Amino acid sequence: MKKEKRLITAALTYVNNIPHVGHIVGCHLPADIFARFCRSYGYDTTFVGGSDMHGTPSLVTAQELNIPVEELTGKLHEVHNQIYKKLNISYDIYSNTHTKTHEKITTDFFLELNKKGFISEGETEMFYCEHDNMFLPDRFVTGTCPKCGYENANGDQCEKCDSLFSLNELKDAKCKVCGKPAVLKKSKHIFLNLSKGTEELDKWIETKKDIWRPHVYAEAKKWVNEGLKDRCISRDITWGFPIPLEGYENKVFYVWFDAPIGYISITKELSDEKYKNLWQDRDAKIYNFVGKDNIQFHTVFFPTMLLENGNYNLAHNVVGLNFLNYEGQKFSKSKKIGVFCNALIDDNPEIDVDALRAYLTTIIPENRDTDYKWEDFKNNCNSELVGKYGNLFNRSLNMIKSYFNCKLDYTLDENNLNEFDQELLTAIKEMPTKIAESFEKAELREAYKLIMNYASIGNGYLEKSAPWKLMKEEKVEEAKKVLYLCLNLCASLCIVASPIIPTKVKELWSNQVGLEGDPTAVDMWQYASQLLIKNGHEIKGVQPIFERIDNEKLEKIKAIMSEPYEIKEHF
Ligand code: B3M
Ligand code: ZN
Repeated sequence: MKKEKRLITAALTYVNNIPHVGHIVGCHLPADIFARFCRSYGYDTTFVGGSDMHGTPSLVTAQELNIPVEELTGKLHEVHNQIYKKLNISYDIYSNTHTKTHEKITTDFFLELNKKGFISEGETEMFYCEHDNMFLPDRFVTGTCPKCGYENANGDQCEKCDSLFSLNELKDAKCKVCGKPAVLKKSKHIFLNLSKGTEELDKWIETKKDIWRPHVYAEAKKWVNEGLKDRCISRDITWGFPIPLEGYENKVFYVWFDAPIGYISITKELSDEKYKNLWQDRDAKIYNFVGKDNIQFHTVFFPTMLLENGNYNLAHNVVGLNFLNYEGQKFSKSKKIGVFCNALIDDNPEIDVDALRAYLTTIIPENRDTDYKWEDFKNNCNSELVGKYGNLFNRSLNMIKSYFNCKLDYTLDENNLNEFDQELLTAIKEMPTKIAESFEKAELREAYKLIMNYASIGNGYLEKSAPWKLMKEEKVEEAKKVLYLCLNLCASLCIVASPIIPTKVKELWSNQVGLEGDPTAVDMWQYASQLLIKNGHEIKGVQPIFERIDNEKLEKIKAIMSEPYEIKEHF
């Protein structure tokens, strides 16, 4: 067991909606694959996630549905939790940010910042709607972006040019609830002094130059170079944690202040020991997997909070993902454009979760935006999962069954190896290491490709060695050798593919190849380059592990997964 402690986090999802596959490939799945790899490789791994309960989007949705926001977020949190379970996202804990533990840690975190002089008070002009008689949170205000002129900018950010600005920079502000002009009105607020931490932050970012992906590093640098402005961290709304200062009775913390602290409190919910080991022992490594629009918060805003607070570890790597499109278009729930995850809740037999995970792995937007295409989903299943991976198991196991009645009485004779056998043995020795290197860099698409190549090496070996010919020529020992080596490769393939298709590899390992134990267990990776099959090994069975997808089946799956979740219908 390698002792390195690793904490893997996936961005905490807002619960004003149900995820589509864009959310899955944009953080939950890559984080899960990485966490599964880390466990398999023997790191002392903890994987946390949860729902981001606060913030205006949930409040807006609750108001629209006319239900308490606690009810909305509580129920949607459960639905999210269920969906990630169905997708086999192996969270050690999936909690949320509306817990007592989180409130306490957030409050203490803030008080520490205040004590250390990183909080200041000020009066800001906030948008106020005279008609609705309320201060308007960012998302309740729409107007023209001061940077690019986009007319539907929200409060303090523009989704078109990705810039953040102060509320008073927004032009032509209107109240989103009633459409009337919003006016600026004075309100007392607290600010986090980001500017005071800039130098230290920049030093930290520099240490990440070779660790973070170039686009993540570039984005962090861009923010620092533009100069960090102090940021208002209070809001005039009723949903969120109260601010522990006099005179702030009707205000709560800004959602992006408490949300990232959620990683800390969710770890603490798991155990005090993990909290201490992962957030306070300096040798723990933290990996944040986050979507494109969350990168700045994880490379600038939250790290500055942590540096100024001083009591917690900062991330080792921020794995920033990009966006997923759908058949060349943007996902849109209202236009029913996309692939929606609510279909998974009902355990629909048409949907093979591992086949879905495998395809999604091929389109993880690691370095650029990617595109979900149903045709590619089908092709990945048929030519990779069935044609390469499954085929190797199926052919090897079938021959062992029919030629040797499921039992291989064979011991490898190192002196009796031809060039092809040598090649295969070398592959078993070397490929798992190569694959591990890609997983280690969170280059998951590359890892998947290498796994499929690894299976292809096996298929090529079978072709070249042709055990069916050897049997005809009565070279029985030769045929056994070939199948023995192939079966070892199958065992190895179970372990190396376990981060991506965990259910299938368990099935293959136990019920087909016939090995003891669990290929997805902690510290299994070391066995991937060993010959695990013993003399006298008996296989358990043979069954196609992935099912081909024809057009009819594809249409069925597509129909099931194209229906978005209508929140209205569930409240
Ligand atoms: N809830 C944004 C999102 O769901 C935000 C992430 C918080 S991570 C601490 O995309
Ligand atoms: Zn209004």
